[in-house]
Amino acid sequence: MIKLIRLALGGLIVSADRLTRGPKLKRPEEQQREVERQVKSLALYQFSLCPFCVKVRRKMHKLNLPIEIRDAKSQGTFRDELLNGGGKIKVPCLRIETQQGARWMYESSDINRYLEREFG
Ligand SMILES: N[C@@H](CCC(=O)N[C@@H](CS)C(=O)NCC(=O)O)C(=O)O
Repeated sequence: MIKLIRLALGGLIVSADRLTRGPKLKRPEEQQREVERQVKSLALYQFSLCPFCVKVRRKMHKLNLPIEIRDAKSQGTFRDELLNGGGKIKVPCLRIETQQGARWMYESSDINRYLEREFG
């Protein structure tokens, strides 16, 4: 029952998000290409119906960031990567590839702050 309510609420939040997203940030073409190059080092581990993930996806939309989305809900490679790399199954989690290795950022507010700081 609780699972059903969560599913319904998740669906509602996703639909509301789609209806109220607003426009994407428009950058000059060259600048957008550079942003697209930079976001290749990022990946968002998420569940499609998780409200905290919607919050981050909204920020990605607003800032026009085509970050790769990796669904970690069901058993599989992405879930394993999240557990082994980040240390726990909790979403959203932003994987940031750096020259020193991967950094795993949990907490939707921290992720949004990071995206705003880097690309806003
Ligand atoms: N404070 C966290 C909350 C994240 C959270 O609770 N995520 C849930 C999904 S909505 C989760 O990953 N739960 C673990 C699980 O379902 O296995 C944030 O803002 O990112």
